[in-house]
Amino acid sequence: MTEPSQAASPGIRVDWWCGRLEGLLVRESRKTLSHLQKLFQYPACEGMGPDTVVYRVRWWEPVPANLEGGLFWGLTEIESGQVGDEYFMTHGHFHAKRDRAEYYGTIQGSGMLILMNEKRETRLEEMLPGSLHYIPGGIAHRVANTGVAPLSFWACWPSDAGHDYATIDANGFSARLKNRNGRPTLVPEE
Ligand code: S6P
Ligand code: ZN
Repeated sequence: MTEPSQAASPGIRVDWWCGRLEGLLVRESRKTLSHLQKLFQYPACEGMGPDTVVYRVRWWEPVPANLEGGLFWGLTEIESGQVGDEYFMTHGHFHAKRDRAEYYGTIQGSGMLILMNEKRETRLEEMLPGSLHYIPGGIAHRVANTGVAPLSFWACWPSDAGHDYATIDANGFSARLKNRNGRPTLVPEE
């Protein structure tokens, strides 16, 4: 009988309490107000500089991007804050390969997953610790932190999904999530 082969360990670790991803192969990006300003309706940010971090993503690509059949894993942490009456949020994207789906799972904090189909119909799913979200293919997805603490969630998506940010840059979502009298409210664009 042959011994089972010992695959080389990539040494990636997840702290399942806070979701933090560690390891030499973990990549990181940060989005600041200067990166995101055009996404907000009233982009003036009183008391917040352009370098204010809105969110960070740490992720692991165990196979090359665009390879069919693989999976990526990531953690997004969105700070608590607002630009005007809109909550701090991710850029939002469709997958470049439209039929590619994704899972999100909330770890800490509270917020809203904003989902828009290609007919530009927008709906919300509430994100709370433990909530699990299946994002089907063809659905643009963005997360807003509606709480007073950072919101963190893990994501798992196909390695060949890619990201189409340009469609969101050009047309936005069909509705904005706003703080109306302390309540997150989806307000259709006029
Ligand atoms: C990737 C997945 C997440 C986001 C992250 C930041 O498909 O949906 O890892 O990349 O939450 O959002 P965005 O819109 O800036 O990529
Ligand atoms: Zn995605």
